[in-house]
Amino acid sequence: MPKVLSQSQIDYFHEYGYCAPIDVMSEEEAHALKLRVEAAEAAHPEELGPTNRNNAHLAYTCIDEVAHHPVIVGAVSDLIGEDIVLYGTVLFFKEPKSAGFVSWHQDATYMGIEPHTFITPWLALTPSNPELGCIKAIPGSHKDGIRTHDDTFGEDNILTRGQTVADVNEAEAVDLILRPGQMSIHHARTVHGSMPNQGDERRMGIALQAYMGPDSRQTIGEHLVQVVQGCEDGGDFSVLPRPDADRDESGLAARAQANANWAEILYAGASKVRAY
Ligand SMILES: O=C(O)CCC(=O)C(=O)O
Repeated sequence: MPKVLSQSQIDYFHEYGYCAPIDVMSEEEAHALKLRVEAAEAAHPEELGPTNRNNAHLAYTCIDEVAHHPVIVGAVSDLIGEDIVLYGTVLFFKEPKSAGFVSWHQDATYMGIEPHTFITPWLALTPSNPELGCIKAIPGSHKDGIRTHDDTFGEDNILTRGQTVADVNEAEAVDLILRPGQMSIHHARTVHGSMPNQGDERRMGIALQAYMGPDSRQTIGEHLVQVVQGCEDGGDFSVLPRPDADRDESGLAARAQANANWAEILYAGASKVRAY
């Protein structure tokens, strides 16, 4: 019996490689969360600015609560089963009228995780629509295996390498439009990207990238994860703690360790390394 998703949402995800919108919390709750995230950004800009937005869930309770939110975890278990670990998180924030974009890519390409059965929920803290540069996905693209990606290192490209699938038929793309408090979920191999924010407000989303089963393994670096649910029998991973308080010592150390590990994995074989 599914916990959060309807059977038609589950079937849609398997057929098209994404599902949206999914209600997680009310707009009021999402707004309160946005204010907490923005207060943390204002207090620690060097730790949450554009070049340091990975794995904040390990050190900031407002992001940790999202990573372990019962509705998000329930929807994830409807898709991948009861035993769940979380690999990492990314804050995807776009400022009003800014050039930052995300090129067409498949998450599984550089993450080093096998098998490619992991999934990424993306929770909107603000509206996310075409004007503000919402995620766009190519339906059914998760079924075709990994496509060739070129590393562009484009200045305004938010991705580490500016990795880009070249021959995407953009006419097929679907906008994943969300109100604050809703999420989308996409498959590890779904081709997706997003355009610049042309609007007058920030577009803020938290990507839980990604939830996976304990049978997953890291083929490039160390497999560091948080246990979200189940997994008593362990797996091929080292477990990172949840923070007890904002920026507690063990949380900051866990985040530094996870970020260093990600840099090693995401830039493996790259011709350049950026600051994130
Ligand atoms: O936030 C965006 O615009 C893109 C997000 C993304 O690529 C992802 O969550 O995998």
